[in-house]
Amino acid sequence: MSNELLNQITNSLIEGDPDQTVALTGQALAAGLEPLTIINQGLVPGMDEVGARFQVGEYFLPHLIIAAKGMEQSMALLEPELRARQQAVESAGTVVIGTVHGDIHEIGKSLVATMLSASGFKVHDLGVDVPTSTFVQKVRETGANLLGLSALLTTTMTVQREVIEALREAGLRDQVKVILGGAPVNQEWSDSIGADGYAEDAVGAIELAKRVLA
Ligand code: B1M
Repeated sequence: MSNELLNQITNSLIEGDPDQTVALTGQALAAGLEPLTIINQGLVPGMDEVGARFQVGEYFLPHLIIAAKGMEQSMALLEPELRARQQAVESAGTVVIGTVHGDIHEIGKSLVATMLSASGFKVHDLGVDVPTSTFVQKVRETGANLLGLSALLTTTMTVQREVIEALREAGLRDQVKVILGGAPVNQEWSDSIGADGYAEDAVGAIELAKRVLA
């Protein structure tokens, strides 16, 4: 029953029916499925398949936009549930997070921001297409001890390196740990640009955040 619901969620994204995606997400919550299960086993496989079809030219930009709408609206249902389930830890740290300049992919970054917030971090989410100078300015202004940089495109992951260099030039690199994420990013890239770590998904990002600040 629960597997069937998760498959239906995946298929509704692939078929481009956002209203159905949201309705099924509501049903899955009502059936007692964990929000992270719904995300990781229902929504994300759907987005991955839409992305794969786009890559081979079977789907086009409107397909991506419609799927993103279904995922975003479902996330709006799931975020309060995610927060409610996490045990708040007092002052785990102050985080500035955003998707780098030139990149408007929002969903994964926002999921990481929600999970960090639910885990007791004070989160300043700067959104998407964030200029490098804005990251530097916000780190200075908030005294953040963690900076999260999301990049979903091979063409924008290089901006993560620019932000780290800009922090160094501003004399802020020692005050803030920098963590990275996004589909094209990996540990090797993180090491090569002098970041403090990389996480594959939102759960990994919370573990990483706690580890680098420990
Ligand atoms: Co775009 N897109 N897209 N897209 N899109 C990808 C990324 C792509 C892989 C699709 C494909 O071709 N297979 C491809 C990139 C190819 C590449 O560079 N190698 C691509 C492309 C090419 C493009 C455009 C260039 C298309 C065009 O215009 N011709 C364009 C770029 C626009 C721009 O940014 N300048 C574009 C646009 C869009 C939409 C706007 C239509 C839409 C985004 C809408 C939105 O976010 N509001 C969109 C979408 C939806 C996707 C796919 C299908 C799904 C992304 C997503 O939301 N996944 C994507 C294919 C894919 O990823 N399978 C694709 C679900 C989300 C939960 O996962 O974002 O990976 P994800 O986040 C994960 C992890 O990565 C990690 O944790 C998250 C949760 O588990 N993570 C972090 C993310 N950030 C982290 C930060 C951390 C730690 C972990 O610490 C700080």
